[in-house]
Amino acid sequence: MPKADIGLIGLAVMGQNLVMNMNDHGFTVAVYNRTTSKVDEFLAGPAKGSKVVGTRSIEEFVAALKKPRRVMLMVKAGEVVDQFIAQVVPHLEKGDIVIDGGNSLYTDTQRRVEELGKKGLLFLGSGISGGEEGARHGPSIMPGGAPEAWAAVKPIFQAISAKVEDGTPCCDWVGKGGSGHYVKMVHNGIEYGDIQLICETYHLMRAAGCSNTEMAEIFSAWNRSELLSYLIEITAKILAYKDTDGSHLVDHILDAAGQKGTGKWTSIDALELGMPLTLISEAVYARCLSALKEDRVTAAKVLPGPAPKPLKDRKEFVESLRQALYASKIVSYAQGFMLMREASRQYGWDLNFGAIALMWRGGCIIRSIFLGDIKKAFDRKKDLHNLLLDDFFKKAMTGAQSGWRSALARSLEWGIPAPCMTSALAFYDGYRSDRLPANLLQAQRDYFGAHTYERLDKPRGQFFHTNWTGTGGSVSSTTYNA
Ligand code: 2AM
Repeated sequence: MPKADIGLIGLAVMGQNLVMNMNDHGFTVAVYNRTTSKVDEFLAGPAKGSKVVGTRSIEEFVAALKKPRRVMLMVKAGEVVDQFIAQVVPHLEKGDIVIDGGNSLYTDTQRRVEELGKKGLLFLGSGISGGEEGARHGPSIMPGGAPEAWAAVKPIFQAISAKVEDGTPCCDWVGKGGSGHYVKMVHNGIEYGDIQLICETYHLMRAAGCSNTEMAEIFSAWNRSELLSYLIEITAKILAYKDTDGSHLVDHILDAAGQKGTGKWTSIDALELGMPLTLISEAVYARCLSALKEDRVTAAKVLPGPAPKPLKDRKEFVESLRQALYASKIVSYAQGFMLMREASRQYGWDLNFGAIALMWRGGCIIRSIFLGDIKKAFDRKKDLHNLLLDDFFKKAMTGAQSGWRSALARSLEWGIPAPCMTSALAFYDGYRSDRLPANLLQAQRDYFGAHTYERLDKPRGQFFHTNWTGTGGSVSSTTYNA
């Protein structure tokens, strides 16, 4: 008699931890791994004494599963996922479920949902965040795909996920198609933004003359404010951390950032959808610029700029930085939700934004009380058009605005780059402008390319062309294209 509630393929660290988490919650898990010795090592190691069922072939693995079979893949994203799908599918029956819990590109997930759907199989692409710790003790889980599969997976996923204070799981149904992996991708993009914002804050504090110890204390204090979050918490700990020789380890770390691509994917999709995801994109570029270490070392010797002036009274400056960080973070999340709103519309997903905020509230890298405030905003108004228009965030922006502007004035004056904070402010000022200079832009396009323009005094959708030079004629480019 098959006895496993779920099967998991891929016993790398995330896979192993998820299995143990499921086991702790009373589920029987069958496991398989390409290198089968890892199954034996797992059973003799972390899974010793558990109910985990080790299997050494795909046939044995599938045979161990109760129906409808639930097969979860925790393998390398890309072709490997397709290879395992091809291996298990011949052994599955209509109504069985395949879940990809890896970091897959959402378009791949979209395709897999369709392909398996044609065979009567239910495919889910589920974002999972929280690293190894999260996987073991409660990650944030973002499942999407074939809606018919959700009821069969929900009890397991909600049991093992992180919980917020009132016990609500940080796992809910995201939507159809590739939406689960999409939302995870945006989560990672937002993570890029949050990290870069903290780094810019650190850079400016350091330029103002703060020591690592002082900065550690400041971030600790901020972690008791509306900025309370996992990333602020670990920043305080990192800044306080001493190397074996008693010096601060952070000062010895090479300033060249790595990246795995999910931030870039988010920016690429924002460009595709025509959404101004400026902050996350700047965060991706900031990593790229940091990686040009040798160029920067050369340029630092030859390119002039102003010098920072250490401040005697840093208290006010530090408070302005806190406001700059908070306001920029609000803009970043507003942009992230704008992107998801547009993706939901264009890809037909019907995303539940309040549920997404709740899924990110705990368990994942961007977890914070701030996400609780976002959840409340969507509770107040389910179809909230933009976070910046919610009363709570409107008030927060009003309160933080002067500090934000003065902190950035210093950044410009001192020549300390703060690309994310600066782009956030430019976005904010652009978003609240009822008139931008695009009238001139449209005039230029019409001048050189007869691209036409609309008029303020005429209904939208009526297009005009002017013969600006008197020699170009009155034929517009749309006429040429027709
Ligand atoms: P392995 O232990 O046999 O290497 C994360 O790397 C997980 O993906 C591991 O379980 C790993 O299996 C699996 N994996 C990576 N590349 C693979 C491949 N080409 N074929 C099968 N499994 C692979």
